[in-house]
Amino acid sequence: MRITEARVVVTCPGRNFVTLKIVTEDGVTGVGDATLNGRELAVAAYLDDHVVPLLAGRDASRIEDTWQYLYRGAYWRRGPVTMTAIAAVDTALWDIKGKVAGLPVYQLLGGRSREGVTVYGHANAEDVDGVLDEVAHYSGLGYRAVRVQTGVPGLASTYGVGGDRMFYEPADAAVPTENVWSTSRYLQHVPTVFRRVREEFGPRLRLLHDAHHRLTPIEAARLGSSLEPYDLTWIEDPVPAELQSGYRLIRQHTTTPVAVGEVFNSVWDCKQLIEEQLVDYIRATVVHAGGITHLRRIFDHAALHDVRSGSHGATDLSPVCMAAALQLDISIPNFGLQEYMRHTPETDAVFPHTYRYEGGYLHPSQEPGLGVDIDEERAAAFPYRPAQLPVNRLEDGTVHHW
Ligand code: KDG
Ligand code: MG
Repeated sequence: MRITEARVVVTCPGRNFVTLKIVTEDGVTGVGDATLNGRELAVAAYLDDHVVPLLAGRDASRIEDTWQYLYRGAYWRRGPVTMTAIAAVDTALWDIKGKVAGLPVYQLLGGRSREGVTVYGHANAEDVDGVLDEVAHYSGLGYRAVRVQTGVPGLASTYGVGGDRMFYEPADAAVPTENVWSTSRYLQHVPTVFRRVREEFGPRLRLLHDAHHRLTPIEAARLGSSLEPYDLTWIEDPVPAELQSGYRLIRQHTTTPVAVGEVFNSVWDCKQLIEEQLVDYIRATVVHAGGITHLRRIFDHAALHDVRSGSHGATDLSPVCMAAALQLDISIPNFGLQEYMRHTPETDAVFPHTYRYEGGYLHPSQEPGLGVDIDEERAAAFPYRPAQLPVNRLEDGTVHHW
């Protein structure tokens, strides 16, 4: 079953998405997400210029061989652009394999390990009263887990607190907007938020928080210990992901669980964290970590060390990525949680899909393959619009992590 064509589609139904569509000689098609927020065109060019020309004539059934060919063969390994491009090819080939077999992809991965995929939503608001309303909203929708972010008193704007509650979108301008950051204000404020949330919602709702790489290890340790009374499921990305040994220090000071990995691209980025059990959840995702083939390798490695999955599922990961992530989530033994920031109706219309949400769970498609497609005609109505993620500065103007 030879590949005859591969097309890269860039579309902006509210936000930018890059999608690869592969077509075989029998007319079977497969889709893969290739979206890298704020750097979309770099992946589109990598695919168009360096990958698509290699695909025509290849056997679509050889997923592993194609992965190794694109990874080892290029000599230049890893990195977000390369691994996103490889992920798109890999995901599309799994989609094709499922369609040819007449099975949803999770059946090819070993079948179900659970009945549904537990998801968490994003409650965010400027202040504590606002965020309590948002948590109530998600709880009313049946969510069992909610990520809680608020503005910080004294700071004009903070990452993670968006204008639109359900469809929060951080990449909001062609030239990055700028936020101002103060770690001391933040560390004083966050425990007061979680105290109120626990008082209002009791002990059962699972609560999460994203620190977005903005702390040093000892600051993160302090945050973790100050949040222990509120029993968080995790603190996410407490320190910059490059600083792997920093996680050792956090571990020595707090029992609040830690999640990391949304910017990871390969097993090599998280090997030490997993093997030393420095984290509890790995949040790498299909689109940025080399596709279903490589993400399963990461999760298998994590399973050996009692580390669970917690996959990234923000709005900049398209429904194609979500459809693929759910196939893994339902099948792996060490599933933890899946992030679920809903897409807008415009995005859903461009990417028709049959995964569905019900009572706190997402359910993968039962259709052969991934159960998602791109409507190329609709996509063409939404041309690319430059948009970048914001930049964060300290109060004195120094550029800081975000
Ligand atoms: O593109 C970056 C976003 O996906 C990211 O900022 C969202 O931190 C995020 C999360 O946890 O979803
Ligand atoms: Mg995050």
